[in-house]
Amino acid sequence: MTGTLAVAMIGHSFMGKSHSQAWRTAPRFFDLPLEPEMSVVVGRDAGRAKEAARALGWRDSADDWREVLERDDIDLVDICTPGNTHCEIAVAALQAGKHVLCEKPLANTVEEAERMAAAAAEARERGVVAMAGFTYRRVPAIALARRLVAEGRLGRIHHVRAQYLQDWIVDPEAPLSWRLDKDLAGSGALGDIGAHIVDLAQFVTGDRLAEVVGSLRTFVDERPVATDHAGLSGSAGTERGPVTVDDAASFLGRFAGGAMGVFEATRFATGRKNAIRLEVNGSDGAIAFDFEDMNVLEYFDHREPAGVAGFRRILATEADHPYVAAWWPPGHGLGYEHGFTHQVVDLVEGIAAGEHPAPSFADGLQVQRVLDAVETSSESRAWREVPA
Ligand code: 4PW
Repeated sequence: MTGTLAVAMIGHSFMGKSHSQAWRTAPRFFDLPLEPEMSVVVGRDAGRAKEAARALGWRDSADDWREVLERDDIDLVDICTPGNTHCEIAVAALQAGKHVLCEKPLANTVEEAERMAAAAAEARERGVVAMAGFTYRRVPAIALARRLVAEGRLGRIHHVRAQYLQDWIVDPEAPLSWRLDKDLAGSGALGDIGAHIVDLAQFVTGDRLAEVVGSLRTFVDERPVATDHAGLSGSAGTERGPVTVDDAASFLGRFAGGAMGVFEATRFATGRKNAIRLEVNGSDGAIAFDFEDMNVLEYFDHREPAGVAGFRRILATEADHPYVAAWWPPGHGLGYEHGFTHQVVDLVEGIAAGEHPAPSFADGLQVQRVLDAVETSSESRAWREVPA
């Protein structure tokens, strides 16, 4: 390694923990061109931020992100806060010359995402990198799916079927977490998990959604207010408050290249905890993936004789599969956290090489436009174009 990359991470809950794990682990398993330094973790509450620094391995803590952006010894800002803060922090960080990694969805509105993409484009002229955090792209089996499609093995793509299924709020007494508050989260299942399948579908196919029609639904309108910093778990009090986001979203999409898409994102899929399913059918073959069996990619080669053709399970744990060589021997498998580590690897390598690894803020903006089109189509009950 020839230099260091000093990181300030804003937010230290669920995403902050997974990002911390990634910053810690990436230089230990990958030969990185820059050594990440876990310099400071920032949280609104000084005491909790200090405790997070100790628990997650950050050298220092702070309770004001603006002060941290003024520090000359910080190279990169990693944004792990709720969506309502992304735009302000990211734009300020880019203007201060810091590289930025920002959790998904990029923002809560198209307008905010546009401002972020504009700030990123301007910062790019100065060699500053901005990347959106769609980590599931970096699961080896998904990256392999992308490779198979790019090699032309699926032929012309006809169908994309994508689902992101969770069930953590199916109980009507589950606490009113910030993820159920439109002011903080922008939208519900649509933005929080639907954003991932939009990104995955477009990433794997190399195509973009041009038109969508969707339907959003809130099954439980009111819940007990959370007594702590509830995320996917937490405690409920006696006071009740309104749910202001969708619990579930389904939509159809037409891709620019002609493929048809069917999408479903829900937190009410009883029994499904973090099932991200993607199936792509082309004229020459198909791939299928399920995050609940995340080391496997199913591949069907339609050019094989019918008598022996069938979906084969590729265990994406071989050294020549994306990212795998740095880890364990074949068959020893990776988990949820590895996508975050691979994200850090690609980001650090990009920064060192003066490149701008995808997904860019422009990619994040495009996903935001899809989400917005789904939401407005649900209101108007009509197809919506997604601006290119
Ligand atoms: O990856 C997922 C997120 O994008 C996580 O499993 C939870 O759902 C937390 O936020 C979303």
